[in-house]
Amino acid sequence: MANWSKIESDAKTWIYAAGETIRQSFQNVLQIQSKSNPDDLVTNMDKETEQYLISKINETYPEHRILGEEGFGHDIQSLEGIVWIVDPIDGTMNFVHQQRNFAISIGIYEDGVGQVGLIYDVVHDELYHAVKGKGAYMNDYRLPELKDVPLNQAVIALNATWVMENKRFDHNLLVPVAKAVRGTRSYGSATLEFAYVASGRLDAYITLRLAPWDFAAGLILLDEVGAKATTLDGEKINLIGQNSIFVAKKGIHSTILKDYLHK
Ligand code: 2AM
Ligand code: CA
Ligand code: CA
Ligand code: CA
Repeated sequence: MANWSKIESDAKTWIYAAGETIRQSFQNVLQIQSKSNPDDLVTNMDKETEQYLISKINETYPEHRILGEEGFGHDIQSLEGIVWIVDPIDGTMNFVHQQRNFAISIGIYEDGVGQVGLIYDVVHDELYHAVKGKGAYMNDYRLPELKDVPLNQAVIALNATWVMENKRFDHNLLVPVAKAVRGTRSYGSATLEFAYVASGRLDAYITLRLAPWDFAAGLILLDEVGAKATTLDGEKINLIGQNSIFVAKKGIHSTILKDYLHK
């Protein structure tokens, strides 16, 4: 049996060290490139952080496999065995433009079951962490089980895609949701948006397309505080594919899904 508290402790050491390197890097000039489109950015720090984390994991746990956004890990086609899913910088655009609102995210799965989740808000020095069955924490503070609120008191995170026409989803469906809730927010870092739902700073988060490194850690945290997580169709999330994502307090999830998205 894997020693999850040892694995979590190692992962924390490495994520803090990576965060410190990123904070130090603010004084240096960044090398910025575009990936799938001109607004999809990657920097030398995304690559260096992923390479650092992967070298530590490989050195300490050579039998584990790694899926990393920037491609320095393994070619992962299944979640068999122990797999680390790493987003070295989530919210690269925020990192480049704002030097805040970005995070390092690590989710560790065994045979497809989430065991350890870490999301490190580097600038605020806030580490959201969870080991399956042992509760979720923000630094040393245990995050309480989520309590539902009525929709008219909910603050929910949405991206700008909800005001644009798109092929995946009838964006008009979200207009009544935006009217019904108390407020909407958009932070530009999916992992922080998961962490904010887990810590009750947000009541829901809706987004059209995320990859495994965007949600791997967040789903583990949310499970520990009793949140509900599905696709926007109310279906099970495919852990190694791209998905639309809808995470929320249970009551809010069911109200939005049934009354507004008609699922
Ligand atoms: P990233 O910064 O790690 O790329 C806001 O854009 C959120 O969506 C971020 O968490 C970002 O993660 C994620 N995202 C997923 N796919 C993206 C893409 N193709 N372009 C930009 N952001 C993407
Ligand atoms: Ca990216
Ligand atoms: Ca990401
Ligand atoms: Ca990233």
